[in-house]
Amino acid sequence: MFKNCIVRRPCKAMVEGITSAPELGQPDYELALKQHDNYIEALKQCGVEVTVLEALEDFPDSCFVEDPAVITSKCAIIANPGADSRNGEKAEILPAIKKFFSDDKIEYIQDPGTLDGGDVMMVGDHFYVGRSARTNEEGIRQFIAILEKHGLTGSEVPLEKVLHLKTGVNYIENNNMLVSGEFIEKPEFSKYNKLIIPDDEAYAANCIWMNGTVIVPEGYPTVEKVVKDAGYKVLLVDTSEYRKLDGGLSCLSLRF
Ligand code: CIR
Repeated sequence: MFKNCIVRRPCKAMVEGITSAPELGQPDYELALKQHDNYIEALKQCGVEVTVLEALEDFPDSCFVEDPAVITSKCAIIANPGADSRNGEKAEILPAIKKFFSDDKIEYIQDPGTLDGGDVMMVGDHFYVGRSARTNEEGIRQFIAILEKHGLTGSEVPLEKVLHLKTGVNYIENNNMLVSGEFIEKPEFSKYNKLIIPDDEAYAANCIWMNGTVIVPEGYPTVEKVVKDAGYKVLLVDTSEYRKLDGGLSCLSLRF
């Protein structure tokens, strides 16, 4: 069960955030703020305490707090974000992590290793790590060594198309895994009960399990039905403005 979440308010500069889909247009900042309010409300409804960090105008993508840190049941790992414009976010997230973890429980991914938290998917005590344009071999090596030091395990998943591992695959507990695109046939995930997401709703493979409820992005009826049919209570949150920056529900929080 999760007790805490950390989120960061989007900054006005978010409209200049990194995107692979400029054709979707720039985010509407006011709408993004409203959607962020609703996101926080949905997290609270799932019984967690939400720490809201202030916006950081120097880092357009800083609302995506999942990327500069990974939090496990045993330790917190400060990542080393692979995009230059985002790398400084690791220093900005540290004070928030220190409120919850003592120094001996905080680890660091260091150069030349890079790692974005969006490439890390937790399944119990095991962590799948996507090797992507943001997360390199050395980052994964360091990450797995840290996990093992704390009694956890990890394994690499090569990515072919998507930005981050959790862009296309997300574990929602009870052996259920939402899978889209390149992840549908990956042998690494054959032991799970795969809930297959059609290509036209692939964005919504990025749902989050929150203490028995699954938060699903609004506007993806097939995914909503698949998750409900699997027996979960569903909360819908519109993330249209974050989608314009390749961001989804998981990217917007650290959950622990
Ligand atoms: C980026 O490209 O880094 C941001 N525009 C989106 C980050 C999304 N984060 C995630 O998937 N964990």
